[in-house]
Amino acid sequence: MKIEPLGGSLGAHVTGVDLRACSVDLCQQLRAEVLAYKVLQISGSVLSPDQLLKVAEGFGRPLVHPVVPHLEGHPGVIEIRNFGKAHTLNEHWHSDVSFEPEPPDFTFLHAHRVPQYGGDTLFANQVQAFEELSVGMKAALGRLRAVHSGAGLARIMGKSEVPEVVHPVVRQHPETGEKALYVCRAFSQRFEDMTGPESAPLLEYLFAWAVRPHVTIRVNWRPGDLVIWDNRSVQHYAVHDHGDMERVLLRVTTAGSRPIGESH
Ligand SMILES: O=C(O)CCC(=O)C(=O)O
Repeated sequence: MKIEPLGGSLGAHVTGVDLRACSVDLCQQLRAEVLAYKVLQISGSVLSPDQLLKVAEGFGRPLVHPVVPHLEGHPGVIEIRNFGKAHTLNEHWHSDVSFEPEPPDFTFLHAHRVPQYGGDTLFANQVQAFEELSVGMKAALGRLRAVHSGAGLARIMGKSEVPEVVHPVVRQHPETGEKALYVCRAFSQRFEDMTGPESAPLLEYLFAWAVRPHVTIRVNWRPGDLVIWDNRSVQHYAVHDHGDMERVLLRVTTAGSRPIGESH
C-alpha cells in the first residue's frame, strides 16, 4: 500500500490495494489512515454495491439515509447522479446528516462514471479550523451549541419535516480526542437559546473561517476511486461545474454517535 498526502492540511491518496477483497486487517489499516488524514482517496478498484458495503462494514454499521431514497435491493447504498445544477443536493459545505441525533462517523463515496472534467469534491479540515481560532474564541465557542435542521433537504425530497437537533459547536472526536468546529452552512440554523438574526453574524464568520483555502483539498475523481472521510473532522462540498455530463457515484455511511462537546 502506498500513501501520499493530497495537501498540506488533510487528505491522502492510496494506491496498491485491492478493495474487492478488503480483509479485516486492510479495513483496520485504512480506518487508522482515515483517522490520521481525515480523507482518503483510494484508487484502482471498481466495486459493486455489495463490495462497497463490505468495505464500509469493516468500519461500522451501514446506515439507511433518513431522507434520500436508497438503491433498489441495497438499503445502505445511495446513488448520486447528475440531474443538473438546479437539482444538486450537495453543492454546499456540510458534514453529512448533521441534523440527525447521531450523525454518521464515516462516508464512502465510490465513482462509477465521472465527467470528462469537473465534478470535483472539496474537503475542509475542521480540526485545523478550530485550532487556528484565538484562545478567547475557542473558550466562547466551547460553551455554545447549535441547532441543526434537515428541513430544506426533506422539502426537496418531498418528505415531511425532520425534527431539529442540537449539537455542540466544538466537537471532541471520541477516537482521536481532537477538537473540531462542528457547524455548517447547509444545516446549522442558529445557536441554542438564540434567534437566527442574533446567531447569524458569528455563524457566518465561522462558516467562512471553516473553509479558508489553506484548510481544504480538492478531490478530482477517476472511475474506481473510493473516497472515505470522517464526518467528525471534515466538511465537504460537491462542485457542480460539469453541466449535464454523466456523473454516477455510490454512497454509504456508517453509524456514528451523539456528538460530544467540552462542557456537555
Ligand atoms: O457528490 C459529491 O461529490 C459529494 C456528495 C455529497 O456531498 C454527499 O454525499 O454528502
